[in-house]
Amino acid sequence: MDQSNTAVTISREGAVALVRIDFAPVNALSRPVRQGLLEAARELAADASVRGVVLHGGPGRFIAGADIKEMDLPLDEPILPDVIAAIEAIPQPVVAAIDGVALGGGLEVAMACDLRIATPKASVGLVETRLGILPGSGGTQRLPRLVGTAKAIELIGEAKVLRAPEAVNLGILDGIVEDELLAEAVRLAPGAAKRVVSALPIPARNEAAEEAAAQAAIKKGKGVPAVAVVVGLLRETAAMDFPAGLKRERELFLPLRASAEAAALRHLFLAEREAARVPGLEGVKPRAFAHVAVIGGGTMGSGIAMAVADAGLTATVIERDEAAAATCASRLRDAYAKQAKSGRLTDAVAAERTARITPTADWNALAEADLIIEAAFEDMAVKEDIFRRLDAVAKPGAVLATNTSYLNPDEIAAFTKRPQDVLGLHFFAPANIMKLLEVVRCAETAPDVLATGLAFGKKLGKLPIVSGVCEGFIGNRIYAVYRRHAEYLVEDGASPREVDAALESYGFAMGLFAVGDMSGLDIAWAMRKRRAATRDPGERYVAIADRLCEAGRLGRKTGSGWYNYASGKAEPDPAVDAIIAAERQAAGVTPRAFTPEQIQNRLLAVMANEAAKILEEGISLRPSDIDLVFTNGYGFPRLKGGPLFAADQLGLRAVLAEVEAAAKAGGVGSEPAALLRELAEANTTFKEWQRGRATPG
Ligand code: 3H9
Repeated sequence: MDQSNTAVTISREGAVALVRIDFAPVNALSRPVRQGLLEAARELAADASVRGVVLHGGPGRFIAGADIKEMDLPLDEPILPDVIAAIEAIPQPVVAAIDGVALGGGLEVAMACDLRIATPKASVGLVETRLGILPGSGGTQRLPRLVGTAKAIELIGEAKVLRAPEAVNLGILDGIVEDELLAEAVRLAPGAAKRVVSALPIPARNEAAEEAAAQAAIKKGKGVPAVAVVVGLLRETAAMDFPAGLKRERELFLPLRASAEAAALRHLFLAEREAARVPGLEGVKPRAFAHVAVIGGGTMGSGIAMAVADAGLTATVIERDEAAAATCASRLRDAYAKQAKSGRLTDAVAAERTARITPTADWNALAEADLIIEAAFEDMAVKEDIFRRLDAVAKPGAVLATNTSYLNPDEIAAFTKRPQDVLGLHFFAPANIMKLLEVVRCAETAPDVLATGLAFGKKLGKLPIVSGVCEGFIGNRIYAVYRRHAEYLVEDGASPREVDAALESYGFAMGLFAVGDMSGLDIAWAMRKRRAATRDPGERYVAIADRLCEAGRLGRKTGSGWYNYASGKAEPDPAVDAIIAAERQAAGVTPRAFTPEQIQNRLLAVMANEAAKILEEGISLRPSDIDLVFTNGYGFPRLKGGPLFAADQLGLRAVLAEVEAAAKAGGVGSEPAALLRELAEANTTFKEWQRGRATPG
């Protein structure tokens, strides 16, 4: 064996050979690991002095699967199916000793062994569909031989991760070892029976169970093409012998690996890990946040309190008086009771979580809070009053956060004598459900306060993304441009339904006008009125939404908005057409037709353009953070990877040309960003630009 390969090493304990994978951070099956495993398998198979083999990944680890970072590159020898075939061909008994995760290709490797034992905290799963692919190294053929076809459809189709005890029950693992896993593996290896999974017959099939599992997986798969493909593959190959099934698996795996959807999902996987890296915070310790307080028990404040309680922390909710505190308490009780009724929680857990939240009108309760989140009305005078009071009651070192969406958190920080302790925590409604959390760094936010915001978000199971201060932060600022340009498209000739249909066929669950109707058109209307005096006269202004509101059409809640809801569904409305026609005439516009593709490209381009401005200004740390904001907070389709990933795929020259056309339609504020122009002219991508900036130095 190649001695310079430290990714895989062999040691001996008597007649047992221990093959150890050691490849940071998670023992992915990168090329050196595959090479090392292949060489080890061949060497041990030929060594008559070896009577048993143990395969392990060191303490706390086994194998996290194929290397996700290699998947953008062409396949590189040795390929995993060959490595796995070599492991299965070892004539001596091979024991997989699993501590930590055996995911994807990691479980495929384990299933090529004769015996699989694990620590109680280990977990296993064929999770490939999360990445838009299917198990490509025999997983779709070996798992059904262990658990049956219907169960395999469920586990692979839903990308389930099983804890070790459950995996033992299903027959995927052979046993749990509480202590001394390796010693036990060494003890078992020489006497273990050869049990070649690929040689086992597929258990008797159950058509009805397969059909039910298939339907459930496809429903949960939310349009990820790999789910339907793998479900079909499992059913098709259940009647085949192992080599034929393996061949079919490969045939379907390769195009999925190369698909745009898989590239988008990989991009988002890596983006999520990257988002946690914030320059300047290396080694900075967050402050404590065991006791959280929320100011304001309205919809947002209650949602935040629930997110806190769901994470096992306690929350005090401050309301303006005892009556409001009682209303908040009953709202929380109802919300948890509803979750218990729907079966999402047991009654006991619901009661426990309700008890972790204490609504009160007593500001003295804030004295003990480590982290205080203001979620009151969006009005600067209200915020000023709250933050001045907070400054007086909060203990020294407490972190003070505002959940404002549109007000300037720097101004809010200045109401205190401790602006270094202030930051923005911008939750998205419903705050106990939505994953996105914008963590807003103010001019004076101390590094450990920012680190606290990130750690707190992570503790809540959110995806915290750092944003600088600007109007609307990352998400709402880009969204505002997107919405404005959708309205320009309508005034220029598209119907609201055409715009929404184009967005839905792009992959959004709902078009933007339908979303507007659902949230209500009055909040944005009030904001437009507030800003009317300061609006740049060079910016094109479309008044259609104002006319809708003036006509009492405030969205779903009033029965009509951009659409009519008389039938219970969003229907186009001649009254809206008349308003649009009148506005077109007033603006001197001759309407023209837009294809769905033109609508999609225009809206994608203006989002990418505003995002480029945000990057130039340093509001966002990196393009991939912006992709995460949109895929987690604004319904941007994950299969497209986010607006900047999608813009890269379209080509930035084409995007720039679209932005130039959009600038003619939009006037001031719609000009191409210098960064977008620079990247387009250099014929490069946002992704390359990010990579270049991440290079040390
Ligand atoms: C597959 O196996 C296909 C096969 O069928 C083969 C066909 C031929 N590759 O999440 P964390 C990195 S598909 C490369 O923060 P945690 C990650 O980027 C694969 N890198 O830690 C990060 O790096 P950095 C199926 C990977 O403790 C670091 O590890 N497998 C991979 O919260 C720590 O990650 C999966 O889908 C990888 N496979 O969770 C498993 N995995 O420090 C995906 C992780 O530079 N991975 N990294 O930012 C996971 O679910 C979690 O990462 C894991 C650890 C549970 C392993």
